[in-house]
Amino acid sequence: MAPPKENEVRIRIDYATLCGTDLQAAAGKDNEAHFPFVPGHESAGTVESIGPGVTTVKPGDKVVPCYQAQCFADDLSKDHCPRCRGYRQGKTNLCGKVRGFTGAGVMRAGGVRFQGADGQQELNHFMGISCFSQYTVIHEESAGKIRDDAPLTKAPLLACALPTGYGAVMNTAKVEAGSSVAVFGLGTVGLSIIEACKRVGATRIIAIDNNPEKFKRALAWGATDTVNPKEHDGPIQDVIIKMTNGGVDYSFEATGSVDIMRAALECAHIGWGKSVVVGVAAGGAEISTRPFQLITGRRWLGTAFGGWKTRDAIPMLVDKTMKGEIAVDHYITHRFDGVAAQTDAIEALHCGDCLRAVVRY
Ligand code: AHE
Ligand code: ZN
Repeated sequence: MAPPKENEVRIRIDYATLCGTDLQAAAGKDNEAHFPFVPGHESAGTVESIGPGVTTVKPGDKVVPCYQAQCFADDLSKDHCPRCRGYRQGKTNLCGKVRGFTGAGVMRAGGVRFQGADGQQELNHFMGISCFSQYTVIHEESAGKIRDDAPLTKAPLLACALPTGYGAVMNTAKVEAGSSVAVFGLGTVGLSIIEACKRVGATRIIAIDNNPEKFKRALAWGATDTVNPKEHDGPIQDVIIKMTNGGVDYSFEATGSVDIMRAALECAHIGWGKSVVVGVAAGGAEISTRPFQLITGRRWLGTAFGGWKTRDAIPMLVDKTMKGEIAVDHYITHRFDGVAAQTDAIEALHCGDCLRAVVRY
């Protein structure tokens, strides 16, 4: 692991969790995974050293590396990229400042900082994070400083899945009290959507998955109904429309399947139903529906990191976790020790009953 260059931060990873996107990338289904690369984007760690020009973190600071970078106040007066205007105006959380580099698996200051154990082969970065490593180097824009007394065992859960689910409900869809909701896919993201919908007062929350073993958790998290598509002959959207007398106010897709994205859109109520794509589809996949579905007032939305600006939101979410306003413990189903145990976490996630496995590095 090379030292940090200009505006880079080297971090000792203390705890990491595994997200399905890492597995998808490792399986070659993410166009921005450039082999050979170091995966991992949910973690918490400690700043080990900083490169020239870094001002917002110092050695010893606790950080959550953020796969979605966030530029600085000073940047907002300049146009670094085509996204700046929308970013300044609060129209998006998608900062473009280093996005081209993180998508290419390299650092802005040039090249990569990882080298394989043979000392020869260079390894690419992934999502600007690459936390499945005892040390990583990230851009300063990706270093989310959190309070010194933050529980690093829990903080990795705030790096991707949970804020994505909460934000999809609160920022993207803006679900109101009394709404009806359908949630497709009952992994960590789907459950966090259910939890947020319950919190904002949705009165009907339909949890959909073709693995009925997932229903117990969904009900415990706040679902009011469960549906297994395998138990129905026709399209699942028709089943939901029938159950809700015309469709749901809001639907969320948290599987990454484009067929389910379509079903989620089509079970949203004519005239006003909103459907949010949250799951990440395989690279190259495309969605389709009849344009009539949109002409007649359904709205198809998507969310990245739940619409939150990461370096602002993660410390705020850490505070809420520490005050007990957000619970993360019930998502931690497995714990492992040592960086080598990352492979056990992969196995655990594959076996089905795992939500998040926290690996202590
Ligand atoms: N690289 C892929 C797209 C991957 C993607 O959509 N990633 C999500 C986060 S996955 C979290 O587990 C995301 O937020 N994307 C926004 C961004 O800027 O990356 C591809 O298709 O090329
Ligand atoms: Zn993720």
